[in-house]
Amino acid sequence: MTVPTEKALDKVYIGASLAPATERYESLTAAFRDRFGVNPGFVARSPGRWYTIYCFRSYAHHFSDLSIRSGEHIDYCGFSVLPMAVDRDVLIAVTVTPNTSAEEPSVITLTNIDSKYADAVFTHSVGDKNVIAIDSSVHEWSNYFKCGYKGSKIRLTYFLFFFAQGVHEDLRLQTPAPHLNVMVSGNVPAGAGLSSSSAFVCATAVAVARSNNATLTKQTLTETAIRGERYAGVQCGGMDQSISIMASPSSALLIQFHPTLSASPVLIPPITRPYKFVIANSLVTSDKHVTAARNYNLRVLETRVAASILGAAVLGHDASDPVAFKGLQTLRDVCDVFIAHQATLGVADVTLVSALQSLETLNESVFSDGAYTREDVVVSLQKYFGGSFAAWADVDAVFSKGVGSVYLDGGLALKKRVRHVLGEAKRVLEFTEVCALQAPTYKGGDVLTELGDLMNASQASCASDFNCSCKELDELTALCRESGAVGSRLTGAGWGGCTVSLVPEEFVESFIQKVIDGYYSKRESDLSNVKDWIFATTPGVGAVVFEDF
Ligand code: NG1
Ligand code: MG
Repeated sequence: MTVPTEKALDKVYIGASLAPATERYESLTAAFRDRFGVNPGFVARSPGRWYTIYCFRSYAHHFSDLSIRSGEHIDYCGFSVLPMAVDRDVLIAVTVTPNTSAEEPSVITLTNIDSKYADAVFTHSVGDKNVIAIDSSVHEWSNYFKCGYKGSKIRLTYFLFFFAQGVHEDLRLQTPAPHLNVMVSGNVPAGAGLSSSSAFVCATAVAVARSNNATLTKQTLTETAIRGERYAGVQCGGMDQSISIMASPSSALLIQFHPTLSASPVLIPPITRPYKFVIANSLVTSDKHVTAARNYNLRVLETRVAASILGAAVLGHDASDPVAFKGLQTLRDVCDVFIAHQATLGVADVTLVSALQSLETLNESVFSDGAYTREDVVVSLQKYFGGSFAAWADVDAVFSKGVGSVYLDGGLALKKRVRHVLGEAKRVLEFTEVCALQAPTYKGGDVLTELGDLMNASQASCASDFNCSCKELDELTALCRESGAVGSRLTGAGWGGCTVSLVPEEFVESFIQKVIDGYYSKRESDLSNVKDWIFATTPGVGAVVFEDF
């Protein structure tokens, strides 16, 4: 796909003649015509994401441009990540009919090219922001469209408020919004850690903005999609939506969430050994939207509660100052508090890396090893707050606000979670150093091996401290290493889904065969879909709108 390079935070590309003449686009337009009697007015596309600790993009036989690596489960803790987009995506074909009556609701008809997804229709009326009900306890494909739509629509409400100040005018929906006929086609494997849900929500945000003739600014679309996906019941960070919208074919993006969303391309110097990234699906389906209360949202809660206690420990008796304490949401905030606190003690210029190291030490002494009950959390906080944290209700109000439902029966494993997050955030910084061939992280050896080691360290930490791996992912990553990968790890939230492995190019073919023999053929008798389970991939382009069919 040839799409002109756009600046990371600029506008989404709208192309009149760029729709690739592939079978997939052709079958989508044909199915759309069959169903609605006309060609789609446009097709919005947004890709899935995979993120490895580190990867490059190759041109011909030398390596010159990209580095991508990221931290797992640290985006919602406020730390930077560096993901890349897969070349699999969600396409949304749309026709737009103006709604000429302000009294009539706008009708959105959703269809899917895959008949296993039943049609769905929803409506919304001017000024009624709650009319799009999303029941996050019901797992329904159309929810993700509603999420993307509702994310945009809420903007409308804000827009009315901000209009006087001239902010956010670009995401205004028309009043009334147009009727839409929609057909979706996706080829990102669902529940596999490749962010099929985010690709869908992002493509929707783009489609809805385009249908309403809004300006397609990447940053506002990304924020819309992040907010929108949370309506599905997962307190996600923003990595998936950021990369899905903003990925550029000519550079990788370092995405920062702190203090505000920003993205910058990261280049790496030439290295000597060709390689490929190979995605391998464990075939264990892990859908965060179904299991959030026991895994993803629980991790968000654990890291936030831990941030409060660790932050209180850094602040010492200043913690009882509600202003100092209130700003503490994430472990990244704790780093800031630590750096500021050191400055008051006369220690200037504390770097993020050294703050992370100091907090790693503090973590080991502040928390005990076992699981924390609500009462244990209260007791820990009371040390810093005296009597003012007498009830779990206070803890709830301050720390779990917005996390959604979680099961607390197993307690909160605070020390291990913090250990993972701080270590993973540090690895992200170390990867940057390896990219820049910079000491002390880069030891001057084989870059691929150093990167592979970082991927393996990430997998180990996910498995032992964050407990987001599973026995199949452990087995598969070990097999991948035995089969020629220099590094292998889970990708995505975990608990199932895909792995990503860094494989020297000369081994790619034998690598794939060994993994098929050692994993897939032992589990499945029918291997006809094996190419969808294990494949080499290259970084793809982000959100685009194709027009003129
Ligand atoms: P996946 O599993 O790809 O949906 C999720 C979150 C990310 C991030 C990772 C863990 C969503 C939409 N995305 O990714 O924000 O926290 O887990 O690193 O929930
Ligand atoms: Mg997802």
